[in-house]
Amino acid sequence: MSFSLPALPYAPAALANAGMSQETLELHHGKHHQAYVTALNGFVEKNTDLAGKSLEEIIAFAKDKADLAPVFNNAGQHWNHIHFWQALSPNGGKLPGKLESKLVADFGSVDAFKDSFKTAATTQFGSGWAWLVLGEDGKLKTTKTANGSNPLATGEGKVLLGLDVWEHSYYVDFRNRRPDYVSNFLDKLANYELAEANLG
Ligand code: MN3
Repeated sequence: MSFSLPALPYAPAALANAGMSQETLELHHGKHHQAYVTALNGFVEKNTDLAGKSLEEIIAFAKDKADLAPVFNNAGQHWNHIHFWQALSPNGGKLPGKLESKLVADFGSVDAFKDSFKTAATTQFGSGWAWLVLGEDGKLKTTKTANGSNPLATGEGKVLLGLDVWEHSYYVDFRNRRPDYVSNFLDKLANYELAEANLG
């Protein structure tokens, strides 16, 4: 089985008014994400231990195996980006009622949630991701992971939203201003409808 690049769920220019340019999306989706898929398929072709496994099974199998770190990183990045494109919306930033109530219950306020997410995203040193997850205790929390890892690998909960904080995700539009990119995501791009649907 080989993996493939999923189509974007919107036109590449659709997020420009919300702070993510067509240039960023075309590079990020068409070049960066495609490169992870191509690399992953190359590893699967050469390693019979990986043949027939789902993406999630490959991530679990390669996790914590030093010799499979490149497999883990590329499989993780494929999984992370599949979620990331879905986590963005041309009509993002609008909190539906059920999710808003849950954020207030678990963080104290919507602003406290946003501050927590911003802290996770801006304190991830170097490349990585910030996440809103539903923990096994039923509570929402924010977390961060390095490079290609994710809450699926760390067992930190079910992903509701993920934000790529690798420089390639924001340098065209925000240069070195990661905090502005994160705030823009939370206020204008985040697909909170999807996050609410994933609450289950
Ligand atoms: Mn990326």
